[in-house]
Amino acid sequence: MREPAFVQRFVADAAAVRQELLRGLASSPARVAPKFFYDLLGSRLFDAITALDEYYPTRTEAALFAAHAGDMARACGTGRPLVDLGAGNCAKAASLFPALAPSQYVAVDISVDFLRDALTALQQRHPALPMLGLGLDFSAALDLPDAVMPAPRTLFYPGSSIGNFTPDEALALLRRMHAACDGGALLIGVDGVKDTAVLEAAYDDPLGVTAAFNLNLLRHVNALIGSDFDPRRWRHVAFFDAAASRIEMHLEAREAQTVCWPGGERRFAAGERVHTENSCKYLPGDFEALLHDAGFRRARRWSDDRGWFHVFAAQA
Ligand code: AVJ
Repeated sequence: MREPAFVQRFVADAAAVRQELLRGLASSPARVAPKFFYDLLGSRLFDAITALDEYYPTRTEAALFAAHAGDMARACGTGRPLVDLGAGNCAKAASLFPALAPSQYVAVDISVDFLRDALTALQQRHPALPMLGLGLDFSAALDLPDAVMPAPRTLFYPGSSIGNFTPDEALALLRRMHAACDGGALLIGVDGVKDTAVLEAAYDDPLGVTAAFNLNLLRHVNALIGSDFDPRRWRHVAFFDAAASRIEMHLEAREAQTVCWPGGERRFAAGERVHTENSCKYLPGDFEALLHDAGFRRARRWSDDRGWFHVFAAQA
């Protein structure tokens, strides 16, 4: 049985991770970046979110991939290395293998253990396709190993994960993606602005799966810095900020408390929040302008009938 090659870099830099978390916990308001949702359980909870009736992005995007795979492949080019950023369970990329006919598949994710399982299973289903797993925090650096991944490359960033970055941060990341494409193309999913009630239901579902996903971040932080956050003393908060055009997720202290870790502590008042996620929503024209500013050309767009979700392909 063929095993995918696996390279783990940067995610293991425990000192830098610790420093980043402590800085966020010391700031006012406190913040923890959304990449810290994704330990093994967090990645599983995210998969559960994608099965919720209220969480429309994954299935809306999947329908766009299914309906327009051929056009998307013509826009991106075929037979190139496919680099999947935040690959997770790798299902979205795999659905495009027949159309994109990649020369190799490179799956990048910060959630290393989840990625290893997903990629190993996928390799069994595609024994002839060379696969590489990269355990990597690409929000910090996106330097792709040249030797194993000849340019031009197709970069794949589905699911509207770009929404986790503010438009300024997104522009900086898109510029680095432009460089990493090295003459290839970008295929990217972007969630659209829509009715507030639809957006808020997608991020605060009645089963509490999104609440569990948000609260799980506290367990992950405890594991990373040895803190004693008690998830029972926090509540999930999600709302749409129309002015900033984003969903914000926070964890709100149910009561006053002091959280301790080796070498430090922080007092939280009742009702005080830790900001855990932005999920920016775009008008299609605004995102196309961002792609253009990042150096991409000839952007094409596919959207569902309701205009809820957009997939763009653009040349580097
Ligand atoms: C993986 C960043 C695209 O913003 O919709 C889902 C994460 N957060 N429910 C999103 C998420 C709460 C998701 N992304």
